[in-house]
Amino acid sequence: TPRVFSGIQPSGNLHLGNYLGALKRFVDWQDRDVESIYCMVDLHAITVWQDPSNLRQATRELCAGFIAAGIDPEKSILINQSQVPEHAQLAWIFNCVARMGWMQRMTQFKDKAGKNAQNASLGLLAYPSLMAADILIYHATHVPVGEDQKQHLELTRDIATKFNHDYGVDFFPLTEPVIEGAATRVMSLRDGSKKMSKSDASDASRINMTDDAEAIAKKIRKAKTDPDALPSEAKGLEERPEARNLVNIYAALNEQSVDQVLADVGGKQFSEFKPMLVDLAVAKLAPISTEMARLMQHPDEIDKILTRGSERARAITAPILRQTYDIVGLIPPV
Ligand code: AQP
Repeated sequence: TPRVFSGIQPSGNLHLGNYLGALKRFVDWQDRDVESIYCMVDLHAITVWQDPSNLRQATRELCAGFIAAGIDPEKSILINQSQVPEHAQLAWIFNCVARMGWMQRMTQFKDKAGKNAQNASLGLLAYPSLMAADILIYHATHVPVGEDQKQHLELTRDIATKFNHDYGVDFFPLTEPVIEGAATRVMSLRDGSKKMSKSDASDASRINMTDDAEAIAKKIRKAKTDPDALPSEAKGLEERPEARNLVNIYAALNEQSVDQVLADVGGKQFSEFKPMLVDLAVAKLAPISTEMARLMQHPDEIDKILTRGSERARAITAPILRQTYDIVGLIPPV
């Protein structure tokens, strides 16, 4: 059976891009005949500064988000990265396999490190090596992600290939990125050229998964658009990033293709389309934020779910780490 792995950083402000590009896809995969592991990647989050008490809160909130969105902790293995130590242990071995130049070429590193890359944490540079370990410590075959993670997944394949080659084994699989659906790259509501992001200073740029119906409606009403009516086919959106973004969001939320949506709304003005989008978004998202808030009343339950998840995960990761030690020539722990 295919084994699916993916993760999200508990860095606060879980948003509609994370939902449509990642979380909602995870729920689709869970319903197929696969084994799935979903992860809060707290060790990735600390590659940039995180206030300790916010981090703990954000990790629990993200776990609530997974469950509220439809991840069933019985069907899927739901874990927090730092609680399954084999991720970090394999990452160290991968740090010794991967080359510095590979890491320095990553666009996410360049974006996040900014002009003064010498001042970025070493962890931010090594981020893709830990991500490769997250995936390969399960021998995962499929990784559903948004488009921004494509380059990191190619690097994961490079690391697996080099490890297998250097040690003369056929041990780590070449993982398939799964980037599908109408919303693999949700853009900011204020600027159609920037991706919707947790760290955007403008709260109006994103719909947070914790936003209530009123906040969702207000942000969509204020979203940037152009003055033209909607086209009747996808080609007509090519030079209209804001319009395309709203149509993509509608299509993904309503589980339709962009062409199906445009067949219904082509010719309408935004004054008519936006209220339709508000109704749809509120219907799909408000119940998730309500459920997240309810789950957050019971942090002990969340911690129990994560403890149980890590026990199940370690039944997979401990033997794979042991075999890796064996291949590399390390003496396995007792
Ligand atoms: N805008 C997006 N559209 C579609 N998918 C997205 N993802 C993130 N943003 C979008 C997908 O969500 C998953 C988890 O992402 P992450 O936790 O690695 O967060 P990120 O990419 O760092 O998120 P942000 O919001 O962009 O944070 P900052 O502001 O720190 O850069 C991944 O599958 C990702 O593709």
